[in-house]
Amino acid sequence: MKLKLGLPMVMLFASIGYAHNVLANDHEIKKSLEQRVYFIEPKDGAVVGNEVKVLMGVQGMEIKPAGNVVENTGHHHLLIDASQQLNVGEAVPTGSDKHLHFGKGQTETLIKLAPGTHTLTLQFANGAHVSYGEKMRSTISVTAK
Ligand SMILES: [Cu+2]
Repeated sequence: MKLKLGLPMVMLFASIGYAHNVLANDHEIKKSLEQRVYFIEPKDGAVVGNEVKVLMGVQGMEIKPAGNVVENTGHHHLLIDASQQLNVGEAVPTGSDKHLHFGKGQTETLIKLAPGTHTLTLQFANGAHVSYGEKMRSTISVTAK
């Protein structure tokens, strides 16, 4: 009798644990699907030296080297004191020292800034360097000494 009751009880607890994990995972997935880019470093408003390490973060999209256009993938771009933002569908200019492409899938770089306040914009774009627009953009301001 004890044996017959024992197994269903074990299964009940096992399934409660399972359901709990499923809910936790679902929450994690929803969180990771919120698509955005962000500066890990430097922080908005930071006072920096003239050499600045930039760490670029992305959530809800996958970093892929430039080349093929695959949905929800792309690479980082760093716009330094850019006067114009790039809307959805606009290509990030090439050959400009104000528009840096990280087409190998890099997530960090070192830039030089003249003394003064500068605007840094992270812009995620697809494998053909076409901007994902405002939802995948983050702008901060830093002051170089
Ligand atoms: Cu690019």
